[in-house]
Amino acid sequence: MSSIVTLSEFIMERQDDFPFASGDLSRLLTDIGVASKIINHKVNKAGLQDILGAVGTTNVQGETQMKLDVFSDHALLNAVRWGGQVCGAASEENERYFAFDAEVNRKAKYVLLFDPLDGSSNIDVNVSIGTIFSIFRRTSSVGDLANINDFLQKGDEQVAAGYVIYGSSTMLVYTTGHGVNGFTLEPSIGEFCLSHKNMTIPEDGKIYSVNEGNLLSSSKGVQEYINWCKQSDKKTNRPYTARYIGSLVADVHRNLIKGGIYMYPGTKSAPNGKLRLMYEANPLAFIVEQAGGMATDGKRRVMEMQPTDLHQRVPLFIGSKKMVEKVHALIEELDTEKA
Ligand code: AHM
Ligand code: MG
Repeated sequence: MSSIVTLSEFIMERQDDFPFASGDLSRLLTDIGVASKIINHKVNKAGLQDILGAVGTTNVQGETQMKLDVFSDHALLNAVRWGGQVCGAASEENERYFAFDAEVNRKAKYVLLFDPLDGSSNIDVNVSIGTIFSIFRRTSSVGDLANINDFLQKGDEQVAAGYVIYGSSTMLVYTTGHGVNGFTLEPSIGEFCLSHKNMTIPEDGKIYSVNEGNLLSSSKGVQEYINWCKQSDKKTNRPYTARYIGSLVADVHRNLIKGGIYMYPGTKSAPNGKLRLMYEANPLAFIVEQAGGMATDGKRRVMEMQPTDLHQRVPLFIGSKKMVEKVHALIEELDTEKA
């Protein structure tokens, strides 16, 4: 029987990837793993307890917050704040970032950005949801309070990123820029165990994931790509298969394993689409690029973008390299106002 490698053991082993590592990043990743187990516990009981439904407040984007969103936000904030490895944190659920003023936090090297519960509109119908996180090294001086510039860094500056999918099993997938590894939660021992070593995304695929309800208000290039996916052609394995869960983590996770493309393009009424650069696009882009895929806004790499706002949105085309390249070619050819 092969021996089990737990998330904490793996994180400690991989610390050697970083010369002169002090162990802070390892502890931070471990804290996030613990928080995600707490969230998982609550998500699994969602149907049994009176925790479903809206809490009655709206978040900064004007969307209704679910009780589990708020719970997950607090679970992650508490885990990393008291763990003492971050000087600040920002999440999709809070308008402003938090700068933690305890001495241990002021001395910390990292900031964390996260979407505590992505796809939360799916909770009531028992569909997979997820947590997404992104870690940067602070740019302000150690000892100071965190400031906005610590957060507004390009995705290329990420030190680590990951997601947790609360699906038929719960998985945590993360990268520190040395490949992508996935861990499945073994409920009987309460540990994430290494199950998907060195994950790579197929160079090409036949799954496309997009909200086709927005088709008519998408650009010509995007419309043409979707039509192309549906046409028959033996040589290129078409027609492709349409799969859209409407839960970003679940859609990207499936495509990462099977090969495919997820798209949330801009539309006439929302030229930057729906997804957030800092909490959704950057961390998933880091993972997918590390796995050998691509993540762009239809033109440029997501991780090259200089953010100007914590909550800014960005069109997203992410997945197998050849599929992203194909949609790019059509956008380039057909869209006068390039996406
Ligand atoms: P959320 O962060 O408010 O949950 O929104 C993000 C979600 C993604 O998980 C999903 O891919 C997308 O919104 C679905 O949007 P739509 O319903 O417009 O297709
Ligand atoms: Mg989200």
